[in-house]
Amino acid sequence: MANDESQSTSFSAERYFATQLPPASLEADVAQVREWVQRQQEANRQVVLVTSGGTTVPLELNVVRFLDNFSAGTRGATSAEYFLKAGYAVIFMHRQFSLQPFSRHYSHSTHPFLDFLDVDDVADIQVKAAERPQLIEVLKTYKRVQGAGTLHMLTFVTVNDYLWLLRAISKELYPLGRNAMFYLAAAVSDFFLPRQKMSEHKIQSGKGSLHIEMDQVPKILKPLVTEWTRGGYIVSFKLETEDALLIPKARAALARYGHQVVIGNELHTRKYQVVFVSPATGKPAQTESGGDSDSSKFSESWLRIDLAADPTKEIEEDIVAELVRRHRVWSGSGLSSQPAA
Ligand code: 9Z3
Repeated sequence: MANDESQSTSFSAERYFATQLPPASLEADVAQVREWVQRQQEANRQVVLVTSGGTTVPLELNVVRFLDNFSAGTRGATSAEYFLKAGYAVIFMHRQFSLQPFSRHYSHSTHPFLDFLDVDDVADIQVKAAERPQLIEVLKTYKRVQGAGTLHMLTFVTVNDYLWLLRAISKELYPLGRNAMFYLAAAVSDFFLPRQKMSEHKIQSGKGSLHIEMDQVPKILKPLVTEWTRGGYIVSFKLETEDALLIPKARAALARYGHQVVIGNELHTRKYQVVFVSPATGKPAQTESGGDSDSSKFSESWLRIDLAADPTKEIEEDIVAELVRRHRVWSGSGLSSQPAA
């Protein structure tokens, strides 16, 4: 965040949830997750909550205009596939209409569905020969995952949906203790407009320029780490557009929230390099004041792939492999993480 955080009005998580309304589907979503988590526990599976895509901030109650956060959902959708492959059960909490595991290979903008089909004289449809090998592979894995019931989908649109869902789902994962992982790749708004300050109807343009003062979204990682999970392995992402800020910002987040890993990525290089920042001892680096930049308390390791040598390589494969390894150490895993797909 480039802004001076001290200038904005800050909502504590408690005040946020006491004043903002839950999404209408929350109870039904939670009931489904509860059943699903129970099934994963019975099957002795590790569970990861993957968040993906950007959150919006509506400007009106009858929403016509909103602010959005950049994210296509590639990181989250791709990572979810690799977690499934590693034997994890995945809750995929994503922005409605952003990329999803498996169907992402056939996104309308990069690989449109109609372009890989052929139709012959008798109006019979066929998949083009060149497309078949990948489609067969994707489809087989997708069907296997569907059959195993190891992928659970949830959607959000606004930052309000996201916050309520994250809190509720974390509480459902509480019984899993160290066997739960949180992989927070969604791009979450830093500022929002409380419903009490929103215009009910479409803001009219007759009055010239528009001035909106937004409040700061509560720092949700704090209660997630200290209250909503019992030892879950928490991975957050830090997105910057200046390389020099990545490591200091990631360290500050670890010092402030005391979680396990921040993965730093720069907007333009995120597909081929990321940096893992963690407490040096493997213990939380939380400090009273937060914002600690004592470098001896942190360790950093860069992960890079060579896309020129292998254009089909996905950095998420290596990110997930490293996290699975770290999570296994963290959880002292008695559970099997057998490859599933
Ligand atoms: C990320 O940094 C993700 O890796 C990307 C993925 C959004 C860059 P795509 O979906 O992009 O593959 O197109 N996500 C987290 C961004 C974020 O909002 N982080 C917060 C921050 O930087 C902390 S949780 O302050």
